[in-house]
Formats: sequence, structure tokens, C-alpha cells
Amino acid sequence: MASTASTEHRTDPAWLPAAAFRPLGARRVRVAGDGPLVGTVRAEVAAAVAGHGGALVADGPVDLDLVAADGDGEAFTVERTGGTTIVRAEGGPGLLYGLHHVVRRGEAAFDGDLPAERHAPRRAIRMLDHWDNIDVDPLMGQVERGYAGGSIFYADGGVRADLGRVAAYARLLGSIGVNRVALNNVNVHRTEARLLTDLLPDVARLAEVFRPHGVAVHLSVGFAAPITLGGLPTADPLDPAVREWWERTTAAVYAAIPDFGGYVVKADSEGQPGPFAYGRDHADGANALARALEPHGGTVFWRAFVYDHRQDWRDRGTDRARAAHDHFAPLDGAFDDNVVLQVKYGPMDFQVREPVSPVFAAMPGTRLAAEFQVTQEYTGQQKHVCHLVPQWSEVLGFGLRGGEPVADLVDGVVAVSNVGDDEFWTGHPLAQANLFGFGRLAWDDRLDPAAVLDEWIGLTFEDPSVRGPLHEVLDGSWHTYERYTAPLGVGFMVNPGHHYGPSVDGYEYTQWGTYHFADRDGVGVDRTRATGTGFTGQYPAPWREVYESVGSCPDELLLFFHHVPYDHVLRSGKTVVQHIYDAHFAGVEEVGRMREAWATLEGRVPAALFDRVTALLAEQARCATEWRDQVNTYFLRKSGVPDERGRRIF
Ligand code: GCV
Repeated sequence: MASTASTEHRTDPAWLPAAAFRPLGARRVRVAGDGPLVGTVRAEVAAAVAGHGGALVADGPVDLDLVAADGDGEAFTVERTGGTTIVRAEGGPGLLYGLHHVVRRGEAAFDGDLPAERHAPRRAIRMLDHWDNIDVDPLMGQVERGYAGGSIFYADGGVRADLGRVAAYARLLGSIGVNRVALNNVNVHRTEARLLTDLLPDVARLAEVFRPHGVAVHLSVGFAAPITLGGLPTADPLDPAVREWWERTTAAVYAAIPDFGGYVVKADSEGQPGPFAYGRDHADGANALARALEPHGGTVFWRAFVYDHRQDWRDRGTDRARAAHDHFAPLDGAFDDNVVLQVKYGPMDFQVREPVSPVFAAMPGTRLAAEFQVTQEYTGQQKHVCHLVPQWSEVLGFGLRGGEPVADLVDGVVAVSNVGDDEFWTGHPLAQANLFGFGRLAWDDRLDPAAVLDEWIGLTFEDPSVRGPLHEVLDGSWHTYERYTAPLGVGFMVNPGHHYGPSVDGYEYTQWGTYHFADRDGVGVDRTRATGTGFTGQYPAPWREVYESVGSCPDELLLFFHHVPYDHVLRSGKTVVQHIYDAHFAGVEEVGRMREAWATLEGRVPAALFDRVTALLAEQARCATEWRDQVNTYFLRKSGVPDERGRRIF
């Protein structure tokens, strides 16, 4: 790991790259400007030069000149001339981001001349949502879909007394440009609901820890809070007493936390209350909260993840993939300006492969945010290496409407965080790269995922020789995971409930709307307009035609859009069933190669980290083998078609 004594880092926040802040060495640095974030930069610089022969100076010749204009501007310009690297920031946050730009560039930032380059985030909203609870659920644990231990925020029935890890986390987020955090689960339970009212002083303590790093805090709130917390008989968003309750409650939040970011709301979804109970629509619901936040500059993040989770599997007319578009597209233009509709990247639920959600193209009159999962619910639960930055990059770069990438259709990028109180912060130490990469991509979606990974490696590990093997382990790991799990975009096939490991028919006869429809002749979901659910019709041209036709649908999404016979020939030239066999054998072989590459790092990374990853790779190999054998056996038995290469299937 970065810095010197690796053992120091075992329980220390320094496992995360931000805490590594490469020392600035024997350099003379000037920091000019006012405001709290400039103060943070000053403290960072003082720490980065201390003990290295450098100095924080007020004037005279300097190696690094960090100058902030007044205000909240996030952009900065960097140039190097006459032996001085100069960062001119358009405000306090820009200075923090400029400092970290220099830190990431390392020695290269102090080499030769550099013409002025302006850096600005591609979007204002760069957010991490936590699905943390205060209480511990016997089945789900403390963090819903969390795979890194308990919450970093809460312990013993309240906000932690010691917020040391939160401070290190906030520092990391500031260093990668994340500027908003939601502190509690979108499924708002009884205790957590009180964060909005009597536990507010503790939320204010958390806000104090995030503030110096430019990160605003948010709360997930229940739509029925006027009833459950306020004692009102209704939560009808058009009821004056309900509106007044939200206004009063929100004013109290801002009195305690003047820079509070706003609310996150999961309504009418998976049992959470919402406006439907009162015959109102989601714009009515979102706007009621938006109007309470508006005088204070706050935002409502209203989730579009609304679908029927009590579907009858016999009902072929209902298609969960259609739900978000069906519910929300007709409301385009009806949301207030301080509402951001938070849309999962795909129409289903964070699968390893889904088409991009058509909602991004359907609501030009609404502010949108794309939602990703850094936590690896369906992608190996931080037991498997699954480097997701290439997936997010592909989604954000996808030309959905008139060639316009998703990145240009959204105002924000949001993801569910993956940290916990685990020794390595993220369960799998290499999952830290996903957290880091999310922030970098949220700042600029055009960054190359491999280059971002390289930054993470450079900030995290001392020994430059680890780069090659780490790229071998991580670069292709998303596709590897895709190969050994559910094939060709069909999704799920996981064990119900906890979602880890294979169960091909686990969700086939359930209420959740996640089916693959395999029979003896074929597999896949017919979502065409011609003969299926009509989901393809939610896309703009050309995608509505590309996806509609078996001939033009990309292989990796074929079974998402079509039900095809096993001998259907893919664009790759293979039959569907042979592809399934080949991909699953290949996926397991790739995990074997990942293990070999990792093994070469013994002695070059800290021993505890080496051991943890080694053990998890063994589990990944076991689980991938199980996936391979269950999926291949299932399709051999269903289809009766032997593997043309005669490999062992059971
Ligand atoms: C927080 C999936 C997860 C749920 C999660 C939900 C959501 O269904 O399995 O745990 O709930 O998504 O995004 O709201």
C-alpha cells in the first residue's frame, strides 16, 4: 500500500487510496484563498509536505501555487510555467479537486511546462447512496445489500460516537469529486425514519464530518412520514396539513444543517408507501417534498424503480422491464426543477448485463440521474473480483437518443456505496477500485476505465511492478463474471433472497417479474412489439428497430429481448446453446488465470491484503465452477444438445 509501513494500515483508513495522498515531498507550496474548503486544502498540503523537507509558505518562489477564487466553483485550471505548477480554482471545491488532480499526476505534475488546461466536472450531481440502517436485521445485516460488514455511520442503536472512519471516507470522496451522500437506506424503517426528526442532531454531526470535503448529506425519507412521525391521518401529497408538515420538518433540518442536500425517496416500490395510495401520481408526490425543500435550495431524488413486485408468474402480459417508462414517461415535464428522477441504468435491477434504460431518452423535460451499484449485489457480492467501471463507462457512453450519450441526458450520476466497517473497507480489497472509479467517472464519464484503474493502483500500492498483474486480474473481470453467470443478457438465475450463487430456476415461478422462460426448445424473453411485451417500443430509433429484430439485436442482449431456439445462430456464428457452454467454460478458465496473476503478487503487496484476496479468489473459483456446472447442465438437460467439444457436463 502507499506510504511506508504497511502494517500500520491494517486497521487504519489508509487502506483507501485517498488517505495515501502521495506526499508532495520537499516542495514549497502556497495556498491562497478563503473558505472552509481552502482550509482543508491547506491542512492537506501541510500534512503532505511535513517531514519531507517541504513547506507551506505565504510568498516567495514556490513549486506549487494553489489559488482559489471566492465561492463554490468546482472547476480549476492547471498550468506549469517557469518551474511552478499553478492551480487556479473557481472556488473552494475547485481548489480541493485541483490539489487532487496534482496528487494523482504525481511527479508528472512537476515536470516540464504545461499549457493551461481547464478541468470541470461533466455534471453537478455526483452522489453515493448508502443503504445503511441503524438497526441490524437478522437476515439482511445492518447494510442492505452490503458486503463489507456493518455501517460506518451507525452502531449501538445510533450514530457512532467515533466518526474516524467517516472522516477518512469523506476525505476519499472529496479527493475523487463525489459531492453528495445519502446516509440511510431507501427502505426506511422505523428507527431510521427518526433521523429526520429527533435524531437530527446526530445527522448534523455527520454533516460536519463531510462538510470540509465538499460533500453534502441527504436523508432517505419515507413517504408516509407525516403519518408515522407527524401523527397526521394522511400522507396525501395534496393535503395542506401534509404539505405544512413537510415544510416545517424540512425547515428544522435546515436550521440544524444549513447545507443539507435533500431527500431520497423510494415510493410505491417493494412495499414502501407512496402517492398511489391517495390516487396521486409520482409528480404530485415528488413535488410536495420539492416545495418544502425549495426555499432552502434542497433537491428531491425521486427513484423511478417502481414496478409490481407481486406479479403472477403465469401472467405473460406484465413485463417488469416496462414499468419505469410506463409509470414515469407520461409525467415528463410535470416535476419541479428541484426534483431529480433517479433511474437505474437498466430496466430491471443492476444485472451484470442489461440494455440501457429507455427512460433516459424519454424525459427531456425532467432532470434525471443514472443510478449504479458500486455494492456488488448481483455481481459477486465483493467475494468475486468484478471491476465495474467499464460497465458504467459503457452505459454512460451509450448513444441512446439521436446518438446522444446517456451521460449527456442526465444531470447526475448516483451509485449505491460499497463500504462498511470491514478491515479492508469493501470486503474484497480490490472492490475499492470500483468506489474510486465511480467517483472519477462521475466527474468525467469520458475517462478511460483502464487509466482510472491505473490511477487507483498508483495511489494505493507502492511497488510499481504490481500494475501489470493487477490489470490482469481486474481489467476483464466484468466480462468474466458475465461469462460464467446468466447468459446473453437474460439476467437473474441467482438464489432468491440473498442473490449470491446460481439457481437457474430460482426466480422462475416467483412474484418478482424476473423470468427466462427456458423450455426444451429455447430460452429468453420476447419483448418485441411484434409478438412480445412491446418493451422494444419504449426505445427511440434506431434502438427500437435494432432490438426488435433477432438479426440486429446484439448477442449480449439477445435473450433479454428475444425467445430463441437453442440452435439459433448468434452474430458470432455460434449457436445459442454452444455459446452458453463455451462462455461458461471460458469464464471459469479466466478465473483460473486471475488466480495465477494474483499469486505472482505475494510479497509485493501487504500480506494481510494478499491473503484476503487469495482466499476470495478461491471462493470465486468455487462459485464460478458451480455457476458453470449448474447453467451448462441445465441447458444440456433442457435442450438435449451435446457440447460440440465433448467437455464434461453433468
Ligand atoms: C434497497 C433491489 C434490491 C433491494 C433494494 C432495491 C432498490 O431490489 O434487492 O434490496 O432495496 O433493489 O433498489 O430499492
